[in-house]
Amino acid sequence: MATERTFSIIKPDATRRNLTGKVNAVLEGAGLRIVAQKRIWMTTQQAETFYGVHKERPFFRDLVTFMTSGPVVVQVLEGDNAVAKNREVMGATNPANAAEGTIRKLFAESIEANSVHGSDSPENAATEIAYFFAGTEIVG
Ligand code: IDP
Ligand code: MG
Repeated sequence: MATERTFSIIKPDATRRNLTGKVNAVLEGAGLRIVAQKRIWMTTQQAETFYGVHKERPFFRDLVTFMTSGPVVVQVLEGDNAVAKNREVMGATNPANAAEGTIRKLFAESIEANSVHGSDSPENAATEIAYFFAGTEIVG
């Protein structure tokens, strides 16, 4: 299996409830290594650009407001099939549909405040990692 990197965000609902360590424990328990991590407060422009693919969706404005409502932890995760593995351990977008043991089942508050982001393809992972991290900040 190929070692891969993916991009992850611990969202404001989770940092507000002091769940960074608990989320990281689930990620690490799934075999993902946190090879870069920093706590930031996203600007509106950063959130709009990051979620630009959703700009025509009805929830876009609320999503940008939510993602800029408090600090987030941006991360690079590394492991075998890291993109798919992280999507699996995150659980479904809507926590009501998330499988037992997943981060969203364990911690999410709502379909919007769902505790984590994870890249949905290796191509998007590379773009998202480069948006938030310099190569020198990632130590595998
Ligand atoms: P994902 O995070 O599981 O990949 P996306 O469809 O890419 O889900 O949506 C991005 C984010 O937008 C979600 O994680 C969630 O925070 C928010 N979102 C998605 N669908 C809805 C919705 O129907 N209402 C409110 N917020 C939503
Ligand atoms: Mg998505």
